[in-house]
Amino acid sequence: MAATLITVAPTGAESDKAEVPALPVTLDELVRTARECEAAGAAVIHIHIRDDEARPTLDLGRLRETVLAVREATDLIVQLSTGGAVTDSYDDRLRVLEAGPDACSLTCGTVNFGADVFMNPWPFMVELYERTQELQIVPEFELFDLGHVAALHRLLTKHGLPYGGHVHCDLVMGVPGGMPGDARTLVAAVAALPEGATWSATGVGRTSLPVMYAALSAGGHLRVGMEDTLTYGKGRPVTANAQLVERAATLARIAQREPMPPKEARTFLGVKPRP
Ligand code: KMH
Ligand code: ZN
Repeated sequence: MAATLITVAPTGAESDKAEVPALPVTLDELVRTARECEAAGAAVIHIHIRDDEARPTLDLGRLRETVLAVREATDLIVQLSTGGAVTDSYDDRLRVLEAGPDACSLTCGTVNFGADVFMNPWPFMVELYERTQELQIVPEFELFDLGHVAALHRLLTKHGLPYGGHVHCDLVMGVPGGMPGDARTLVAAVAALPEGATWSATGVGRTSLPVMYAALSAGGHLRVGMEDTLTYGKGRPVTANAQLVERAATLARIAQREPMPPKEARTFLGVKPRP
């Protein structure tokens, strides 16, 4: 059995620092989190950043500084979010790539997102995809719904393979408005993926554990972190992202699928060598 790629998504754009004090929102907190999560078994970090008031931001200067600081402190693959917050403009989301990450998220369609709508219309997807190809950034295709799998097929058919030549997807399950986070939906989504694609899965909120077990048993990889899960167990708030990575690494080891080190993950994902 192959190793398990573990991605940590430590911050997200939705939670409020005042309500979730353990959320890493400053650069120092993020770098410390990145170090701890690497030590616990993560190979990729999916990053959203915050401003001085801990509000989500796509400020390019801050993003560049973040990419450099995380690279300096760890060997983690730096994946910037191009999803941002539901309020971010398409232009700001496209500009994220100019911060020079190794990888980025690329969501394959619009989805209801709680009471909001996460907008990813086809022309935006295409423009973002073409820019990743030009800038040699490896996209991770975020799939919130089965229709997004169909849109991914369309994107690959019309616009070719991603930079690095390998298609890697992340099933984001259990978002209110997206596909449910359960085993039968995971199996259906995996069956529909393009030939040769690899995938990880994350279950939002209380779907975190069912999705993690289902992903491991189906040969997939894992994404965990406080972007998706704030509760470790009933009545137990998550105290640090590394706690979630440690749990994922433990379950992966039990499944006889050791966490994949960052160097191996670079080859696996087709990420270019460190500048
Ligand atoms: N914050 C969500 C609206 C991504 O990072 O690409 C979108 C999101 C997906 O988190
Ligand atoms: Zn995200």
